[in-house]
Amino acid sequence: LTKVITANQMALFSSQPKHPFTVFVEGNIGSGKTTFLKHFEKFNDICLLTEPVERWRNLNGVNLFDLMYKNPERFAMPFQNYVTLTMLKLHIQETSKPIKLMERSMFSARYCFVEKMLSNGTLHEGMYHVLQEWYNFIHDHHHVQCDLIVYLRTSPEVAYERIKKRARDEESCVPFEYIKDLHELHENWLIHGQFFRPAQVLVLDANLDLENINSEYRRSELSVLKPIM
Ligand code: DCP
Repeated sequence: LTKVITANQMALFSSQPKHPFTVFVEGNIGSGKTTFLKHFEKFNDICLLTEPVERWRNLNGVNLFDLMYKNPERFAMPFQNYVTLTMLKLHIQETSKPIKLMERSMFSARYCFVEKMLSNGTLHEGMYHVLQEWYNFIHDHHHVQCDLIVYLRTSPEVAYERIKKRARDEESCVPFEYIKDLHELHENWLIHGQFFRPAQVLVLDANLDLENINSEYRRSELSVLKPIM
């Protein structure tokens, strides 16, 4: 049997493993990013990279994630600093798979969380500028591959209900206002283009419940699996 190789696949094989087709999954806290990633576990050609929350929870025995929520003035800065490092490691992680699917990115840290922390006063302007210098430095010196962004778009109400339901210890003190503001920041970035978007954005309706969201996930397969289709 002769296997027909498409132009897409040819381009991909010649660029492996340096530049796999890279997809960022973005969306508010509670939008269902983890469930979205799980949907793609069945495909062998995908390198799935989940967010390193466990590393934020245990940095040599220190739970930076918890400290960031409990004492934001003091710990938001080291937390976002560490998030950036752990995300950068994922961005530059090589894989022999043709597709890399990542939960979040350095970009949402920068354009959503760090912006929020500046505007609510948890990050001093000086701290904010140090982080910006890191982002600019990384941007100038590393190739951060991104070919598609999947935006799991929810209403802040739905995201907040899910967060309450899953009841992560660290997030018990997160108020609705925080989720609402993060929603606006995601919208400003991914829908209105107020901040730099490293690739095209595919918007999915992530308000749907588990029983009905499969059709949305399947709708995204064509775009996510494009290099191997
Ligand atoms: N977080 C943060 N700053 C970042 C990234 C994440 O403060 N740069 C926090 C927000 C949440 C937790 O980390 O408390 C994890 O948030 P995510 O939205 O990244 O992941 P979830 O597990 O909440 O995603 P989902 O519910 O969509 O699966």
